[in-house]
Amino acid sequence: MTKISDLLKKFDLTGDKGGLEVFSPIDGSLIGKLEMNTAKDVDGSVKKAEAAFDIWKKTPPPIRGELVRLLGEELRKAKDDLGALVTAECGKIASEGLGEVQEMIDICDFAVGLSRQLYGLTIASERPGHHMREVWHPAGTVAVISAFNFPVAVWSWNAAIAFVCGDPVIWKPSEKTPFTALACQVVFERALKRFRDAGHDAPEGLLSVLIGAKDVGEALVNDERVPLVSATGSVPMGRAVAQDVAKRLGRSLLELGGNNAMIVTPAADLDMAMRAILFSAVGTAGQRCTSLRRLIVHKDIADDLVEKLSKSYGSLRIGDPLDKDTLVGPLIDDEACKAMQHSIETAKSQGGELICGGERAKDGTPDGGHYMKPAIIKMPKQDEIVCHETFAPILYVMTYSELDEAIEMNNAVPQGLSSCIFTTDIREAELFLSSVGSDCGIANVNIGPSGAEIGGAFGGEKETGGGRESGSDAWKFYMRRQTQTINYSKELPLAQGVKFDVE
Ligand code: UN1
Repeated sequence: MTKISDLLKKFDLTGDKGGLEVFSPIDGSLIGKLEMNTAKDVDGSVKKAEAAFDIWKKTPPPIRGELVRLLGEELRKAKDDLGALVTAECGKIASEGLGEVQEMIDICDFAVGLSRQLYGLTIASERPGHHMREVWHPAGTVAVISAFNFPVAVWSWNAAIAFVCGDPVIWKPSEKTPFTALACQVVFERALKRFRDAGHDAPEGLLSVLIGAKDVGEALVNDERVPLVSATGSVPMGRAVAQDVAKRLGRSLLELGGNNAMIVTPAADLDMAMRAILFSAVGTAGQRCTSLRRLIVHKDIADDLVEKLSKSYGSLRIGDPLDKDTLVGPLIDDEACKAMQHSIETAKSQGGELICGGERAKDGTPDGGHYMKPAIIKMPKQDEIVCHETFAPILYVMTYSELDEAIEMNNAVPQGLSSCIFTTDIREAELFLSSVGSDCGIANVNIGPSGAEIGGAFGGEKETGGGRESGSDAWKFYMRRQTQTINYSKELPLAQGVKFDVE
């Protein structure tokens, strides 16, 4: 493995001084130390962003897209190093670290195309000699608050889109993963340099990264000069952000908790379902917003499926995420391991039967890391603990008799991010996707709930926060809509036939 200090050097980072100590979840070793920003630094970043906005909003969108194209190229060059740094800092396995950087490259490609497609409508006017149209203008500074589990991709979903929309970005990453954020800033600066060398005007302050604690986030959220706050994280954090931003009538884009289910019907291809369950429940050590947390299985096939699953869980390779055979890396920190154990105890006290896992994984795992054996728990019914999102690999299994009941269970949690059904019966699949089916932002058939592509809008309903990031028309969040009416006649007719003739 490349030493972490060598990896940091590739991004001209040293991490040798400051009050914030960052540890690797792989073995608890110190990655480095960093100076922390405080709320006082927010003003400077916002001023720089506003100055950047003055130039950037005048830059034609396809030229803005050129910067994002270069960012995509620089990310391609940096993919191996950045992917390895993601693994070192947040613990996801090497292939998923690389996958996360690929997700960044994909959104850059998407945004480059988008830079020529920021389309508005033309609208029929009721008045003769008039036309109406809808134009999308840049919104202004976007604050991005991101979580540890997708330390770089979620930023890029926001930033690539914001940049082509004409908006500067101020990024507050998780304090658990600041080095990957600083590495992204370096990659961005490489793209900026090439952009400037080609003769384009790229303002300072287009991207600021603030490494800080809650006070920095709060200052951004409360700053009236920041029209959009895009935040990913816990429900309590999102609730606070939404309320504070609403107080000043700003706009928030929230991607909060998920509690994602899979319904497995008697018509399912069980081998496929098994593979999908394994990736989505134990992949990323259960630390995706989209991780599978609830398995809702038809009662006639449940025992068989759970038995097979528990066998597969027994042979999962848990350990150093840089080892190419590892499938389950560490949780982010010791607190996360304790939260997992606490939820398992609570589930047991609520009638749950622990089928497997749930203890610390010691054999073959690096000392000092935070490794847990993924757990399966059979629950008599779905309430309390099952409705709560624990950010760890715990899979609750419940059974159902009729599909309507299974769909009701899918929807009976406070969160509404992702969902899926495994079936080969088209009636079952279409019912699940219909208006009386899944109530989530993402609904899949014969695919697990995690691992979405960037082309779709990503996000969910209810406590998930209602935001949509990434593909489709999520870009509209980053712009302000203007309805324009142009009169090319020599009359001044009023709408709705109103008469107002002055003598
Ligand atoms: C997250 O966990 O915050 O769909 C994002 C997925 C990934 C993104 C997850 N593309 O699982």
